[in-house]
Order: sequence, then C-alpha cells, then structure tokens
Amino acid sequence: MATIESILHETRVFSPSAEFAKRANISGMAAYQALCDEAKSDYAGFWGRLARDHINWHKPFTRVLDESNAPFYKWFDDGELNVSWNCLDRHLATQGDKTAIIFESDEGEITHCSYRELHEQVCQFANGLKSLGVKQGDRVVIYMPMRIEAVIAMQACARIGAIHSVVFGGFSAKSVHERIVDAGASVVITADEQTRGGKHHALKATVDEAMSMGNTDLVRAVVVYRHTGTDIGWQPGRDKWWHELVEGQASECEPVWVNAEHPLFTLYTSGSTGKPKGVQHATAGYLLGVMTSMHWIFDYQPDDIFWCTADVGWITGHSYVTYGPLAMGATQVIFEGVPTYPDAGRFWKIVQDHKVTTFYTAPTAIRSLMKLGPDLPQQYDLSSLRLLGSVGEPINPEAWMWYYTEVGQSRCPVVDTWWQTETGCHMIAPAPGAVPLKPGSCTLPLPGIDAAVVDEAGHEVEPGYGGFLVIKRPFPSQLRTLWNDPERFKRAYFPHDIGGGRYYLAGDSAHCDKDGYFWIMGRADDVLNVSGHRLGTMEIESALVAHPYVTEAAVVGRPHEVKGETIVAFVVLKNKLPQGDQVAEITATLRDWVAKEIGPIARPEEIRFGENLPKTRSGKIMRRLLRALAKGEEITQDTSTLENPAILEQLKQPAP
Ligand code: 6R9
Repeated sequence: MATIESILHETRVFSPSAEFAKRANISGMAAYQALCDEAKSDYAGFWGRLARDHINWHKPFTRVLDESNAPFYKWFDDGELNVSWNCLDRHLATQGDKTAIIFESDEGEITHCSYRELHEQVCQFANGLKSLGVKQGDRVVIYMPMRIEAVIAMQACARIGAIHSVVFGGFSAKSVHERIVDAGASVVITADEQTRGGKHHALKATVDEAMSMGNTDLVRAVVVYRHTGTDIGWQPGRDKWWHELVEGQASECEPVWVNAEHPLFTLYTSGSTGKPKGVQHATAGYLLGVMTSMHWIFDYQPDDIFWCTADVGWITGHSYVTYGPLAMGATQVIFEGVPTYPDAGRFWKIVQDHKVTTFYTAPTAIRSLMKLGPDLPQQYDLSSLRLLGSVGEPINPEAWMWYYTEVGQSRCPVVDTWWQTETGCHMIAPAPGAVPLKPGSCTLPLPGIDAAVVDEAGHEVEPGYGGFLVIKRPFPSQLRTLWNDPERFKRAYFPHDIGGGRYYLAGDSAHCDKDGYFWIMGRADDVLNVSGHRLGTMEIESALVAHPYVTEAAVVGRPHEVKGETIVAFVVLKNKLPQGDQVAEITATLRDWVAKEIGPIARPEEIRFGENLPKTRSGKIMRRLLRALAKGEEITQDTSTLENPAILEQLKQPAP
C-alpha cells in the first residue's frame, strides 16, 4: 500500500492547567498511564473492577469476557441488572430532589424535572407500555421530538426489557417504514409534531404514511404524545394518546432484571452502501462504556451542569443524553431547538442561563456559529464553562482554536472524542486533566482501548503513515451484532484479511504521530489516491478552511486516467458567492494555497462554490453525493435525508 508521510503539521500543544488537573478524575499523565497499565496487565480484571465500581448489579457476574464464539463476544454474561434502575432508582435515596433535566423548548420555555419526578414518569409510561402488551424482548420504534418524553420513552423500554429503536425525527416515512419492518416493531411511539427553529414538522402524519406502506401488521399500537395540539389523523383501536395511556398508571414499576447481554437497543446507521445497518447494543457493556467515559473524558463532577446538544435520534444522544448523564446522577440540559434560532447566540445564551459547565457539540455547529457570529460568545457570560467537547467528524484546527479561545476563553480543555454508533461510547479522546491537547487530534485511546493504525495486512504502520483504524481487543461497549444480519456484522467489522478476523475495523483512516496521538483522516473510503500518493480528504479540507476566505470545504476524488484520481473541492466562502472574474481569481488563489500548505500533489483540480454543502441531518457532509456531482453523474440516490436538497443544483455546475 502506497503511503506518504503525514502532512498535517499542527504543532500547538495545550496542557491542562494545574487547577483543572488537581480536581480531575484522571489527574495527570501518571494516573492515565496507571489505568492503561492496569488494563494491559489484567484485561479481564480491569473491566471487571470497573463494572463492579460503576454498575449496581441485581445479580453479580462471575465471568468477565467470553471469547469462545468470536467475534460474538459476551461480557459479564451471568450477571443481571436493569439500566433504568441504574439511571433512576439508585439516585432516589441520596438525591431524589436533584434536577435531572433542565428542558428548554424551541420557544424558550423552561421545565425542571427532578430524579424523583423522572422516575415516576418513566414508571407510569412503562406501566402504560405493559398495558399494551409490550414485554421483554419486544421492539419499540421511537420517533419523537427532542423533549423529555423522548428520554422517558427510551428509559421506559429499558425498564421493562423492551428493545427500543429510535428513528431521528428528520427521517422520511420511507426510512421509518424500513426500520419498523426490519425491527419487527410491535409499538411505535411518536408525537403530533416537532418544533425546531420556529417551524413545525409533522411526525404522526409521517408515521401514518409509513404504516400504510405495508408489512406493518405486527404494530399493535401507535402512541402519540400531544405537543403542538395540531389536528392529526386518527386510527381508532391502533392510536393511543400518551396522556390517556399513563392516566391512572401506578408510579412504581418493578424493573425487569435482564441478563447483561440482553439487547438494550438497536440503532440504524448508514453503511457504505445499501440498506441501513441495525447496530445492536447489549445492556451491561454499553452502560459501563457510557459511565466510564462520562467519568474519564467528561470528567463528571456532581456539581456539573452537563449539556450534550445531540438529538436522541443519534448514538451521541443515546449515550450522552438518555443514558450517560442519568447513570451518573447528573443535572443535564435538553434543548429542543436549533443553534441559530432566534439567532446565532442561542447556544451561548443557554450556557449562560443554565450555568452549563460541560458543553458537547459537533464541528459543523462550531463552524457555522463561528461564521455567523465570531464575536457573539463574548456577549454572554460563559464563565460557568469548564470543559468543551466535539464529536461527529474531524474538527479542523481553525475551528478548534476558535472554540478553545472564544467559547472556552482559553480556560476549558476541548475533548475531541472519536467514536461511532458501533462503539457505543468514546474510544479515542483526551482525559482532560491528564492528556495535553493538540488541535485537530482526538489524542490517545481511553484506558483499556487497544487502538492502532494498520495496513491492509493488519500490520501496524510507522508513526506518520496512514492506514486503517482498528481496535485490537474486544471492549465492553462494542456492538454485539447487526439486527437480523450476523453475517454482515462479521464481514463489515471483522474482515479476515485485516488482523485475521480479530480486529474491529472502524472504517476510518487515521495516522499516529510520534507521540502516539491519533489523527483521523476521514472514512477509509474517503482516502484519495492521487498519482500513487495517499491523501486524506480531511487534510486538504483543513488546508482550505485555514484560508481566510473559506468557511467550509469538502473534498472528493474524481477518477482520472493517468493519475488514478484527481481532487475536486466544494467550498463555502465567508463572503457571498463569487461572480464573473472573481471565480477564476479565487480558484487560483485557493489552488495555490493548498499546494503551498500541503504540496503540489494536493492541489485541487477543480473548485466549485456553493452557499452550503449537502449534509445529513446529523451534520455529516454527504461525500457520496459530492463524488457523483464531481463526476457529472445524475443524482439517483435518495436525497430525502438531506438537510438542504436545494444546494445540489448550485454544486452541479462545473467550474468555468
Ligand atoms: C459518534 C458518531 C461515526 C463516524 C466515525 C468518523 C466520524 C466521529 C469523530 C469522527 C473524527 C472525531 N467521527 N467522531 N471523526 N474525529 N472526533 O459520530 O457516530 O454517527 O456512527 O459516526 O463519524 O468517521 O467513523 P456515527
């Protein structure tokens, strides 16, 4: 495999302040190293100790890891527990009146919900589900707005051992249908509408449409939460109002104690092609992963006000809204709306109003807020913040620096957390009281996580060389299988040719630097090969974004007879779209800039400008679409999940 030396040349390093380190859960590099050493010397002992420290077991486990049917690993598999009990009941005696959730609606209405109140509502709803005949192992599809009730629905499923499958509220009827059918769901939970940025979007009508697409006979009931009160269609017998379902239900509900390996949920995520994959997580290993990462990476302290901006429709919302913060007994903010409504100061106002200490969001949000209001953070009191986090895609050093200096006022560590739907929790991320930060790097693996960069034969590559990101040993929070598709699970994640079927293949390309820091270059399928040189799209994008004209950039490869591939860049400028002669002028400037920043091999062949880039609703740039556009192909793929379909027309036009 042809590799070239790393061309990212970020050299800034930010060490934790003595004050931060002193109070941190992992205080100093020696403490981090001690945990890594503990895992290395006794892997099962390490995870077993953590599982006893963090989780309350109904029946203690005696076995830690069972590898006999690899890669279908089992963890703690003779133990019994309940996740909802761990998230709610165990806090009641000591802190029942503590606020569990500070909810802020799209329009700014605020609701506080204590652990006691949340427990009561989860129990009542769980009893309601039981009255519909939902039992352990049944599948429940949840298609809800980002409100407390979404968390209640998920926790109620966990309480009775039902397997939830949350579908993000922005997905189409076709996607909802696909998931209902694939999961074999018996109940769907939804709301009349959701509100985001002052706009209303139908949910119940979308479920009705999905239900009319066939093969949905298993669905016995559609539970509807009344949110906006708009008129909706109603199918008597099948449809039930949430408030009527919980009316008169007991406020206690004995949890169903499940085996550690009982599936907690499935969550569909897109694969490289075709049908979405139903990623299946187990109960105990997943809970342990979200708790250890809350403790180590978010450095959770009892007086924190934690805010993860992700929707519960994504894994980030599962792990760091529904489960992680509640398992720790934290107070967290849940926000229904969008960062730019009523204006680009909304996030900063929420931080100020609720005295948020820990703020976790995505690079795409950071970049757009940086563009819309670079000075806005200074107009708010952000002094409550002590820790910032980033997730979802590589964060370019420029956005990282703005986040660090303008939002965190150079006081708060930025934890860039690399992980996936499949890993359940953070895998590579800095323990903020120990690991010095480098902007653009997710730094070092969590203790116990054996991450490496390997070539096509599974051999570790030298520092500075790119390769496939793998995790060499099984870890508790990893997916157990793909729902209904164990063969695809094996093929996609444990391919025989890399590591002999023993390594978890993440699907990302990365490299390590001489300090062992990981730099994610993007999905492995985004790696370009230009004249035999391997280049990460991320590296070129990062260079483009470093130019003062540019806000955002996405780079794809276009097949080329001689060079193998050439580089096409899609660029959003800080100013408005260039016109006439400006186009050629700015194109030349940026091409030369990249050539200077990285090397002539990285010079884009073509640059197209748009007001925006095509993104999924979770903010990921859809490079597959861009590749098709670059090749001049007609778009035949489903674009219903795009945030902004209109942008495709603009980007279709080849540069003059
Ligand atoms: C949690 C989540 C997973 C993919 C992953 C990678 C990208 C996530 C990242 C990152 C660089 C980070 N990704 N975090 N890339 N740095 N800190 O996003 O899960 O939606 O399954 O996406 O996202 O490419 O493979 P998911």
